[in-house]
Amino acid sequence: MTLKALIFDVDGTLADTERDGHRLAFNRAFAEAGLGWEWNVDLYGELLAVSGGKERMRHYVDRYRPDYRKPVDFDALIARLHAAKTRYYTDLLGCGGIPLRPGVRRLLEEARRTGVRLAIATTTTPDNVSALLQHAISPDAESWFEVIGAGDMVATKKPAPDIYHLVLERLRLAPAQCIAFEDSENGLRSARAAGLKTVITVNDYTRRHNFHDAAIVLDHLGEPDRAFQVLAGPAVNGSKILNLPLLRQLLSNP
Ligand code: XBP
Ligand code: MG
Repeated sequence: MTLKALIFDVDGTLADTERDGHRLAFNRAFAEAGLGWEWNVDLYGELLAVSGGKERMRHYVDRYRPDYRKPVDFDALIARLHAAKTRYYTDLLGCGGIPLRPGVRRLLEEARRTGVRLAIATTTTPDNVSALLQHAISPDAESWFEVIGAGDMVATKKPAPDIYHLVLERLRLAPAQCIAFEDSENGLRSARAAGLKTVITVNDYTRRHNFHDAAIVLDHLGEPDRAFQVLAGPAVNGSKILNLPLLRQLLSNP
């Protein structure tokens, strides 16, 4: 099967956005609302088990704040907190605070040069995707991606496959023609449930997740002067970077 498209997760995959991005923005929104909630680095790692900011806040209240009495308009509070959090997060990206992970730009540019299509399948809010693409890649980077599937475009977030189904449908491609890029177990489960071979690049929050079902697990995508490490997967015959020839090989593996 010919490789036609690369489908990227955003948070943790294109850039390390969680610990020093989303987490700080949640905390600012909580402080602004006078809630006295504070998500430290370790707690946030636990909360990442739930995808989606609104879903994560609800989970936090249910699981960690038995003392908190929900107001009658709790849904509206969650929506307000999430809007404030999105504002803080996009402002932070606007300051150029979060760079791309190694090898991401290189691989995106290789795909663009050779006519391999690009898409995004993420749980985060569309505004956050736009801000990251503009500030970490280039002002026109949204146009690099033919389909951007994000946030509430689907009813059920990762690990459900819905967002990948939506992206594949809009690309008009079969899963066997594409490769997904993820950093987390929820992301891998989502992509695999949609039938996609998946490359994992781990980060500090995800390196101990279960990735047995991945096509390959790497520390990052690699640069010519900074080789990747294969954490699990097939032999790569001395390859130092994940490029299209290696991706084609992974796609053709049984
Ligand atoms: C990313 C997420 C998102 C962000 C927050 O998961 O879980 O919820 O943490 O984004 P993935 P929002 O990388 O698997 O898509 O607050 O905009 O929901
Ligand atoms: Mg992710």
